[in-house]
Amino acid sequence: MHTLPPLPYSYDALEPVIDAMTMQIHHTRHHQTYIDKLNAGLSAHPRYESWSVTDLLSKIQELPDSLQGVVRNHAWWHHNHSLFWKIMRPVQENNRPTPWWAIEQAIVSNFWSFESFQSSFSDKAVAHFGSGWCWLVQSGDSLEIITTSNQDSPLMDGKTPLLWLDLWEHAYYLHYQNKRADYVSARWSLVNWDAVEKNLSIW
Ligand code: MN3
Repeated sequence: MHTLPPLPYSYDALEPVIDAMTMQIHHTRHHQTYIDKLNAGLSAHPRYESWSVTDLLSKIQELPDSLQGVVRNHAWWHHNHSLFWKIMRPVQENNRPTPWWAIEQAIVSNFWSFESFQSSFSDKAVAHFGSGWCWLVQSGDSLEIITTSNQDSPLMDGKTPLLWLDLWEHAYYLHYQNKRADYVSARWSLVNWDAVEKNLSIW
């Protein structure tokens, strides 16, 4: 049985950037629903019920055809969100509103400056059509900014996610309505650069 991971902060901790009701619905309803659907799919295949999310995703070709679709949608959705919560932290606890050390060096060497990286990321996030995600990823020796649709992850293409942003309307609509650009811009103050730097050190 897969279970909903607790948030590393309270539902109102990201206010005023992300309001408590948005966080609560996003976590307890949206995230929970995809875990429930993953568990329901796995219950028809008891042999795979004990597999971790990482195993399910990395060994998806070994799964029965009828389970692959469930894993492709719901396990990726679960995985993206579990890590998404961890790369944010409350504004008032954010003693690193901009990166430094390894992650800053990597960003500057790939995008000229932190500011140009930030504006490229924001532009791509705003321009992405429909639901999906905007990502800073490591690919080979370089960093890239990409977007994906729905639940797709750069890991599917062998790219390592470092920092990402949920572009589904459920992530911002209560507070920002149609103003995605305002949400994208405000979210910079929540980035947990310590967590992003840990993602960098994976490779
Ligand atoms: Mn979401």
